[in-house]
Amino acid sequence: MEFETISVMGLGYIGLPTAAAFAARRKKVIGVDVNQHAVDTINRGAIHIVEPELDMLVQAAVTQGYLRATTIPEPADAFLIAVPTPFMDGHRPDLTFIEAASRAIAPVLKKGDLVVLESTSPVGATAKMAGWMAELRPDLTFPQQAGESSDVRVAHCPERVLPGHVIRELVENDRVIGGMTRRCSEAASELYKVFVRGECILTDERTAEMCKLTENSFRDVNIAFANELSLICDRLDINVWELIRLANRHPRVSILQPGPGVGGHCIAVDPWFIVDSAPDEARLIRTARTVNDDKPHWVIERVERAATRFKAPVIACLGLAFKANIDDLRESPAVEIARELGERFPGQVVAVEPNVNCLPEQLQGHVELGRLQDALTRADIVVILVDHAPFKSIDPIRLQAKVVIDTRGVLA
Ligand code: SAJ
Repeated sequence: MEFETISVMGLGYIGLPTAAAFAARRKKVIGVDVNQHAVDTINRGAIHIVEPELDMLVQAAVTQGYLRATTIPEPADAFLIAVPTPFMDGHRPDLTFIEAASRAIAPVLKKGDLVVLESTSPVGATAKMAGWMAELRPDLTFPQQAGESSDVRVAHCPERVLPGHVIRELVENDRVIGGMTRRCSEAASELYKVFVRGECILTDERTAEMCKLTENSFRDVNIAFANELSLICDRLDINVWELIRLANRHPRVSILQPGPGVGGHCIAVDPWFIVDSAPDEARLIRTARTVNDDKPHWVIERVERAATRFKAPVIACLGLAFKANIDDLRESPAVEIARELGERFPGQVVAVEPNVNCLPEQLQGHVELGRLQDALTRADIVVILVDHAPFKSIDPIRLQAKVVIDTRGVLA
């Protein structure tokens, strides 16, 4: 099977790098996004998100004519869907974006096309997607109707790249490829081999869906273990960082790091998709979510307790991003903590985030954005929320006579 033209639906943190990776292999790529601003930016050869090396790749792809963005789907040989899958109230998965994208490509599908769902999805989502397309195209057959002889092939191939390392991991990571039939898997594998140097491992679509959720739940449960240890150690007056370092000297122990909570759009979301599909069985996975979601409140309480020692303390929050050395503030526990503190201590909270120039809307009016040295000078209480590189080199003398709450073990 030859894939001449590839269409990527959703040009965000996953879709755009993937589109650029195909374009770098001289495939004709049509990127589709509902966001006109993103489409215009990409067509200028620029990018609307932050990811190292992506700007150069996109610029090269657009100027050489391999990548073009549009808001309206066009015919292609393969379609990749990389749209968000958030959750609704009650932590139920919201498949609205997948439904909209699959309905949007249905009219341009033709016999022999391949459709791959890349978005992290609850078990059963790929089959649902195939159902939505079949509904609009009774003239074509899909795997759920015609099995191996279907006109359109459908697969799930979850992305697994780490923000900040997307360009390298896209190429190097192994890919789990779950086709609705064997031929669907094989077609998808052929597509990814265009740029993937890792192994492409074939399975069915439900196992592939569960595999992605499992990877992120594994990490969430392990972070919850570290976070729970940090509460226990606080109660027992033991240094949790030293404790973890020592325990990790055991050849079969590898504990992750506690923090102010779990942020980002994946690890704090995906485990809920498992809980939603098997609520009675997924007890540990649910509890881990609760432990991690409770951690920001615990940090806030500690700051409040420390604040009772002062009349009107200045509180410096170091870091707002959801993890170290990135500029992504979305779903960040650090932002949640700074906002809550800003509301409780109006005019007294200064946030330091070296990777941004302005505060997110939810902090404006509650929190001031400051520079590191100035914030340290003014602060009575210093709360370290992100282990950004510049915070690791703070001179300990600058912290003398201040209350320091180090949620990341930067000073440990
Ligand atoms: N965190 C800790 N302690 C740790 C490790 C992480 O508190 O020891 C926190 C981070 O500070 C952050 C959150 O967890 O707030 C998530 O960060 P992360 O680096 O663990 O993961 P993400 O969300 O950037 O990317 C994850 C990755 N999944 C796994 O490592 C299993 C990535 O490979 C996935 O592709 C991505 O989710 C995704 O898109 O699903």
